[in-house]
Amino acid sequence: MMTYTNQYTTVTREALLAHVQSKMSTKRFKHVLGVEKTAIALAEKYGSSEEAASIAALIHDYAKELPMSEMKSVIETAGLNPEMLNFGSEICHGPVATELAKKDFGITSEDILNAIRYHTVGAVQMSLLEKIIFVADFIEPGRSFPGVDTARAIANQDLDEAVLFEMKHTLTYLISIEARIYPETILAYNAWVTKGKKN
Ligand code: DGI
Ligand code: FE
Ligand code: FE
Repeated sequence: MMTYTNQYTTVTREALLAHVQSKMSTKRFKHVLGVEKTAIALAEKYGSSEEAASIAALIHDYAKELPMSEMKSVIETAGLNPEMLNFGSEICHGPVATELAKKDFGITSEDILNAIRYHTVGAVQMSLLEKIIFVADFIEPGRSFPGVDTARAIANQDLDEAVLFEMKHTLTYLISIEARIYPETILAYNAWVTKGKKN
């Protein structure tokens, strides 16, 4: 287990773990630890900060179980796009966790904050850390949907291809269940399906 250098957060890793665990079910906490492990491995493989990957992974779903009323208040206070409220907790929990990461853990690294913010939808332009958290969330060891082994194999070869695979997979799934697509999801997909590796 890693000891933080305090470069990115005002809290110790131990305190961060305790805070995160207190906000979610045992099952989700296990998922978070799986994302952390995967994100650290991807950071090592692709040459990104393992400490930043650990911190972003541990915080990425910090707001997932917050009541919508509390999410709404965070979104309003921070002046985030209120449109996301029409898409429920799935779309709100990343941006809300970003605000809580600043407030509760003193995170100022824009890269870590963006990795948390965009972990569900992705973005048109993504940094290495953003890609790592986006993909780690999808392929962590606890995930078991059809296609996850393909996603793991791709992530081991080419991180950009893994991002595109995940965007295609998620969009296909959302359409199959007739879910409404958040506009940013379509913008991200359009950019990645045409530019792919150029991101
Ligand atoms: O929080 P996790 O479950 O670990 O994973 P996540 O943050 O990637 O959330 C995934 C969920 O978000 C998944 O059920 C699909 C959903 N989602 C992603 N993009 C959209 C979306 N849901 C809707 N309605 N519209 C979207 O554009
Ligand atoms: Fe999430
Ligand atoms: Fe997650």
